[in-house]
Amino acid sequence: RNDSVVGGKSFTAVAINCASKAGEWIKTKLGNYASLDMKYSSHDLVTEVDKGSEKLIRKLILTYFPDHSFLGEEGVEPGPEASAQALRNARDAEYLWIVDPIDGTTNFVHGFPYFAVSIALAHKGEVIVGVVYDPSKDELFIAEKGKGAYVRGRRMQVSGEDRLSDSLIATGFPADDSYALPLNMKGLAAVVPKARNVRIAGSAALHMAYVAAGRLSGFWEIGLNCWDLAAGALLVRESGGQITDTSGRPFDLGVRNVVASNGLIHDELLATLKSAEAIG
Ligand code: 2AM
Ligand code: CA
Ligand code: CA
Ligand code: CA
Repeated sequence: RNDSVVGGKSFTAVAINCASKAGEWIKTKLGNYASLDMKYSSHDLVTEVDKGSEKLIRKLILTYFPDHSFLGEEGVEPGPEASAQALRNARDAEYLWIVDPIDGTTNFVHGFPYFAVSIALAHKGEVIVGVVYDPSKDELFIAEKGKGAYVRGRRMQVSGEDRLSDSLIATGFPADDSYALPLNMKGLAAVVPKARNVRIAGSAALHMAYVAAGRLSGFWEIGLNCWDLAAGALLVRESGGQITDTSGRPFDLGVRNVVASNGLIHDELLATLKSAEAIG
């Protein structure tokens, strides 16, 4: 095995190695893969590249840490019940790797260059390492609990905007979700007129990395899963931001309706969503 990149068994080094290896491989498959499946509908896609990326990451992690647990999106049946059950089964593990092998599959399928590999390590339910890799821009976002967060080797800090009216905000649409869709529409209708503007770029993990990097001041989305959020949550927190559910409760692995921000606009964003009855 290739130790030149890893250089030891550090959790973070392994997470970085996995994310960059998977990301580089995914990039070679852009516009060049054989099969496209629909999990539920034409809104919910999976490719052989999602599965291949997860397999590569899983194999590498378990080679280094055979006694660790692993939870990846493609190892779980689609739908919220199966996701919740998979998390219940896994969350008490001492060390649990939580992996989204491609966050933003729809973008990947269409060649829209905004997708990422997301890898987190939780210790007894608390995220201690988070890595998000954007192969299109070759940008690696890294956070270690208590040690800050970095992009391209530079320390990240959330933005300084303290009003929604000065803030660029992002959200997302799991478009086939009959529960989330009307809530997202109400939230969007309420936030667009109050914020500077709203972006819907298609990767929750990258949106959160962008909040951490100060490129966005806030992000919210209804109906996500722990593999979308775990790494990004640590990036946001270690960059000085705030991350809660849509009711304002602090983030944990069970949160599905999420609000992440620079902290300064958090209450205003929460209140705007609440007033629109868009919090789930
Ligand atoms: P994915 O690309 O890994 O599936 C976009 O709004 C975000 O929603 C992405 O992070 C995307 O992750 C996720 N997503 C897409 N379809 C979804 C679904 N059916 N249920 C829950 N999340 C979904
Ligand atoms: Ca998916
Ligand atoms: Ca995802
Ligand atoms: Ca995915």
